[in-house]
Amino acid sequence: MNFYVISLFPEMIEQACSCGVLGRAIKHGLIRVHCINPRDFAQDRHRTVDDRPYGGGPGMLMKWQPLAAAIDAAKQQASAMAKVIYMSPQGKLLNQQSVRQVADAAPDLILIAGRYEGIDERLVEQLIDEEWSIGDYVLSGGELAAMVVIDAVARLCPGVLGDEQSAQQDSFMQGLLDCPHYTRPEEIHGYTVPAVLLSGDHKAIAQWRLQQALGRTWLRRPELIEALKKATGTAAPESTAHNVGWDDNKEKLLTEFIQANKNGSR
Ligand code: 4HQ
Repeated sequence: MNFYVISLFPEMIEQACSCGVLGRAIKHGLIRVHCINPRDFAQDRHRTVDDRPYGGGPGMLMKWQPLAAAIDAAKQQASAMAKVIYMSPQGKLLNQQSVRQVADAAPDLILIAGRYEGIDERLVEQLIDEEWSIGDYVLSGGELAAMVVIDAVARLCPGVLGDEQSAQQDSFMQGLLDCPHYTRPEEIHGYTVPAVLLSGDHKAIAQWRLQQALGRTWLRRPELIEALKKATGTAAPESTAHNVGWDDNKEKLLTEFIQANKNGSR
């Protein structure tokens, strides 16, 4: 899968792509990330990439010509089915489900990382397929948002994660928050590790982890539990068909958790 990032700060993308899981995936040729800088397409002496908004007011916009030329260049290089995505707070909120959808379809992605106050609306209408947001807050540029998309999608691409850290075990792949984790030492300032994790009983451990995940999701993100109950019986994508939705075991584990927490926190 190819990612093309349109950005005035390609160093941000290149740096972030050189580390960890992503760096390894690129080194092994499992994904490719290409940066295209609108400044390289500017035509004046000063290589101008910003312009003033009609109607006045503070702030600048991305200059139309260099940005449009950069998007055209990306479209030339990418596959004909490539999707052009503009990162902006006005876009559709990204979640693990939409990340999974693009990772499964695996089209080339052309990600527009804007700067300043944004881009001309006619560009959105004429050149952009979808507008995506990574959350309800304002960034100073779209680069970090584009990186969030690349990171989240890439780790679902075949071969990027080893069996050890398989994405299937990720909390959100089951529509739940993660369970608590513990490592050495067995006691920290008087606080011990839950006994079941030391028991060696793998079935009991899996049930405890699922119960913790359900309980924490119920406490912190009750709307995710409701979504999971609704998802039961609906056709899920092949890769996620198991474990998603609601069943008697989950109902029993959550009821047990709620009982045990009656006099505790909520
Ligand atoms: N910006 N999710 C403004 C974001 C953003 C977000 C990117 C700031 C675009 C022009 N992008 N620029 N939130 O805040 O994606």
